[in-house]
Formats: sequence, C-alpha cells, structure tokens
Amino acid sequence: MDDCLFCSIVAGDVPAEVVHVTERTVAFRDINPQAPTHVLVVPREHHRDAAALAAADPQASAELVTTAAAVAAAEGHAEAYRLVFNTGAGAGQTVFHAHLHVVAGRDLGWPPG
Ligand code: IU
Repeated sequence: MDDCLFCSIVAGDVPAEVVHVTERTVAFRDINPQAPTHVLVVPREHHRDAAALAAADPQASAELVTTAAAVAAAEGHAEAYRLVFNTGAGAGQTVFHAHLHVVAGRDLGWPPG
C-alpha cells in the first residue's frame, strides 16, 4: 500500500532492525522501545488492524503469534512477555498496518496504561 510505513519496511525501502522473518511476517525492533525487548511483528500484506487481518487471513494472524513467541524466546524471555494489539486511535494505534507488539525484559504492570 502506498504511504504505509510498515509496508515500506516490509519491502526494504525503509530501514529497520529486522530480527525474524517468516513466509507471512516480518519482525523488527520498535524505534521507541518501551522495554529492553520491544519488537513489532507485522504481516507482509497490508491490513489496517488485527481484526481486519484475522478476518482476511487467519493463517497470517496465527503466524504473528507464533513469530512473536519465537522472538520472545530468542531474546531470552520465553517465560514472561506481553503481546499487544493497539486497535483504533482511541486505544493508541498510530500506524494503521496491523502489528503485534512483543514487550519483555522488565516488570510489566497490570492494568496497562
Ligand atoms: P501503535 O500500536 O500503532 O502505537 O504502534 C506503532 C509503533 O510503531 C510505536 O511503538 C512506534 O514507536 C513504532 N514505530 C517504529 O518502530 N518505527 C517508526 O518509524 C515509527 C513508529 I513512525
């Protein structure tokens, strides 16, 4: 999709620190990390949010989660990590290409802010 930052990262047109790739996903470090490990897992195809992705491509949706688990394990956090889909501007979504946050490496409070 034109004018989508994460589509540009997937295409390799915008640099990012990629940590894991699969057939349907790309995982890269968040530019503004909120924890020692903060990685975004995105589908290669453009969908505006997690629900749209799940409706269109359930396999890709599942692969986001399995990729996130692999990333957490590779970073030494298999026992404790948080996965977040901010969905909608009111919930903090700022990039409208579905992405799963993988956050780990510090105490994670609940409820989230
Ligand atoms: P959000 O759930 O849509 O708010 O998450 C978007 C994330 O994308 C956010 O954590 C940003 O720090 C991150 N990000 C990035 O990694 N690289 C960028 O160039 C931009 C945003 I703009």
